[in-house]
Amino acid sequence: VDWKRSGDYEDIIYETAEGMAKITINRPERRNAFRPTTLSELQHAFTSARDDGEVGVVILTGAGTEAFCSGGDQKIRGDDGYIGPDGIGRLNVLDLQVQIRRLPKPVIAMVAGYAVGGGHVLHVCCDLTIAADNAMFGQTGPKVGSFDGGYGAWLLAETVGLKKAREIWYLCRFYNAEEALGMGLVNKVVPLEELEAETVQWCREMLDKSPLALRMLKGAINAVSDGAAGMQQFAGDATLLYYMSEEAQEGRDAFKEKRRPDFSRFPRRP
Ligand code: 2NE
Repeated sequence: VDWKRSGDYEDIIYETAEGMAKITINRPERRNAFRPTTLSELQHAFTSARDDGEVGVVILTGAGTEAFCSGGDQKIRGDDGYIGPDGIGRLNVLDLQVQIRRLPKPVIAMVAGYAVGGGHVLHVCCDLTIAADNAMFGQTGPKVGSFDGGYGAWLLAETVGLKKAREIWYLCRFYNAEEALGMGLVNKVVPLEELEAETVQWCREMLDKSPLALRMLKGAINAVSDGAAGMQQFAGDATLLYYMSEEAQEGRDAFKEKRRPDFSRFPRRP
């Protein structure tokens, strides 16, 4: 794939090619741990991918082969969150999680090495996960004085079942790629050297499909677990589809032309 790099980022890399966007957390010296700057850059990149009409699917990954992401950078963790250049403590990974869920295009986690702590939660929030055979998964919060009781807890439970989710959080063990596959935590395991080719193949298969159908399916699947916020997103998709109809356009046109709308030609469907 001939990836084209764009954006001026410090902690991440943003690339696009052939309908795909690839977002790489680029702090390999800290096992791709995130700090506030990483997260605001990730949010910017995900917005770019969302707004780009050429992009149909997004890959989230980590630089190198040692880690996808090791969660919050513990070395810059203050007493009330992770401290960025403004000196304020933040937990802005939660905003990124919501953004991945709301993004109306499939997001696929491409995992080599460790996906642990808040990095594990990020792959859980992605629609699909392709793992290299060296991947390791787990939560560490209760060891390092942290926890994620949001998507990190109940979306994980929805993915692997309640008992397994409790085990993952209460014991803080790590699980290899085959174990992760066995518990439905990842979609496929491949040799490390085939990781990107396999992920790209999955992207290409999705890019062959109807973008609106994938958008509605993502919204529908998430609506069940996202409650009112999920329904709000799904309702927005319904409005989008309605706006694209002649029936809705008649209402708009009538207003602009200062006449009564004529909806008589539109059927009252059963
Ligand atoms: C990831 C893991 C298992 C890798 O182990 P290993 O043996 O392959 O590497 P090593 O030597 O531990 O790490 C390499 C370098 O990366 C740094 C290390 O400190 C080390 O650098 P030096 O100290 O030698 O200079 N590094 C790795 N992970 C880091 C991190 N998260 N923050 C800062 N530096 C990190 C092993 O490194 C590990 O267990 N890492 C910690 C995983 C962890 O506990 N993450 C935080 C969980 S809490 C969280 O993410 C969170 C949340 O729960 C709720 C909201 C938001 C965030």
